[in-house]
Amino acid sequence: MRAFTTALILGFAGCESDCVGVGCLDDFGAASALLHLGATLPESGEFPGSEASASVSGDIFLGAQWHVAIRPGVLIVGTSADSTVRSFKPLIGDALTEQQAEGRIVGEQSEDGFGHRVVVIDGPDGERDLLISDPKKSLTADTSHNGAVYRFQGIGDGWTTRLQAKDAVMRMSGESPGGRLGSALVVCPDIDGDGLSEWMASATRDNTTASMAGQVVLALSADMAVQSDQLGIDALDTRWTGLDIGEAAGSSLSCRHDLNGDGTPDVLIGAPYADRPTIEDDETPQDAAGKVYLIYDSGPGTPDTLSAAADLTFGVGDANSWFGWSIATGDIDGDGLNDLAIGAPGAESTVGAVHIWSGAQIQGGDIAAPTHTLLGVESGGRFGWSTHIADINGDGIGDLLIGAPYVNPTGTGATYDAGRVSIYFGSAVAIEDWTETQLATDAPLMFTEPKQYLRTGQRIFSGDFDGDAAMDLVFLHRIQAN
Ligand SMILES: [Ca+2]
Ligand SMILES: [Ca+2]
Ligand SMILES: [Ca+2]
Ligand SMILES: [Ca+2]
Repeated sequence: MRAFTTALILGFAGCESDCVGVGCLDDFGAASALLHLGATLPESGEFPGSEASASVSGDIFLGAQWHVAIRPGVLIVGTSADSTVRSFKPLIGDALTEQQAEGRIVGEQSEDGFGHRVVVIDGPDGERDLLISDPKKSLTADTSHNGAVYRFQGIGDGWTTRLQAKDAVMRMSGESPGGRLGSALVVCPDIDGDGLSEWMASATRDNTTASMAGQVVLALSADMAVQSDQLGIDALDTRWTGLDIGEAAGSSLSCRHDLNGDGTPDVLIGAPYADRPTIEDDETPQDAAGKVYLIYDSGPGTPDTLSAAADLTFGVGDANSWFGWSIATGDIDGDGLNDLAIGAPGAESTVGAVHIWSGAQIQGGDIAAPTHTLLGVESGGRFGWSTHIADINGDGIGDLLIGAPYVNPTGTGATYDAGRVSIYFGSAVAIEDWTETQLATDAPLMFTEPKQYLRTGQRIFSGDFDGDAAMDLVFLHRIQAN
C-alpha cells in the first residue's frame, strides 16, 4: 500500500522546476499536507517525507501556509491565501486535490486571511465546534487587520456544505488596528471548572501596552457564555499584554497540560523577539533572545502585563535565538509529570536548539538552566522551528518531534530548504539521565526527503485519524505551483 500511495503523491508533484536553489521560492508556492498514521511509522531510521497514508494537495491559489486539524477520518484545512477552510474525508491511499473537498467555509472578503488557524473544540451540546482565525480581518476601512476569531457550531468532525463566515455563532475581534488577533489560536482543557474547554488567541502585533508587544486573550467558557455573538477582545478580562517594544508575545501558545501539579492546565506564552539579558551578561538585554511566560492561575482575572502575571519566565541563549518560537508540553519520560520543550530556531546562528525542562524541575521552581538541550546540526537549518509532543507509537508516553525546515541535506541547490523532522520516542528514562543524544541527527527516527523547498517540518499537526491508540501526524510541505 505504501509504494502505491508514494507513486500517487510523487506523481502529482512530479513536474520539475527549471529553477534550482536559492531564489526559486516563488516556484514552490503551493502546498501538500501528508498524513502519516502513527501505526505505520518505523521505529528507527530515515523515512522519506513524501511517503504517506493519504494526502491533500492544492494549487497556488491556496498558497503554502496551511493549517490543519485532524479528526477521525477527516482533515480540516485552512488556507488563508484564498480565505477558505475546507473539509476532506480521505481514505487510506487517497491523494486528494482541493476540488475534492466535501465542505467549505469562505471568509467575509477575499482579501481576508480566513483560515490562518483552524482548531476543533468541544461544544457545550456534546458536539464538536470549529474555531477559525483571520488575523487580517479588517472591521472597517480605518481599522485594518484587527483580526478575528470565529466559532462554528457542530462541524468540528467535518461538514458537507458550503458555509460563509457569517454563519459563525460567534465572532470576536481584536482590540487594536494592526494587532492581528488570531495569529495563534489554541484550545485548552477546562480551566475555569465548568467542564467545558477554553480557547486562547494572540494578537502578536498588538500595540495596547507597547508597539508590537502583543496581546493574548484567554476566552474562558464561563465568560463566553454571557457574551454576545459579536464581541471585541476587550469584553473579556482574562488577557495579558507584552511590555517590551516588538516582543511579539503570543507568537506561540500552549495550554494543553498541567505543569505545577494542581490539576488545572497552565498557560504558556512565547515572545521570541523579547530582549533578555543572558546568563553570561546579566546586565545588557540581548535583542530577540526570546522569553516564554508560564502562568499557573489563569482563571478569571483582570487585564495585566505578562511580566507581572507570569509565575515563571523561561529564557536561554543569546541575541537572536528566538527562544519561544515554538512550545510543546507532555510527559516524555513517563514519570507522570508533564514536561516542557521550547524551540529556539535562531540559536547558534540559526542552527537552532530545543530546550527541555522536566516536570520535576519545573515543580522544583529552579528553571534557570534547562534539564536537557537538543541541538541542530546545520547552520541555517533552524532546528526548533516547530516543536511537537504527541504519543505516535501508542505506548502511553509522549514522543517529541522537532522540525528544522530549512535544512539542506546535501548543501546543493537541488536540496535547498528540504527540511527534516527529528523524532525522539519518549521513554521511562528521566530527562536528566538522557544519554548524549543531543544532536538533531542522533534522533532514532527522521523524516526527510532531499528535494528543494519541501520544508519538511515547517508545521507538524497531530490528532487521531484512524481511531487507534497511536496519534497520527500531518506534515505540511511546499510543492511546485502549477
Ligand atoms: Ca471551562
Ligand atoms: Ca496547573
Ligand atoms: Ca515527565
Ligand atoms: Ca510514545
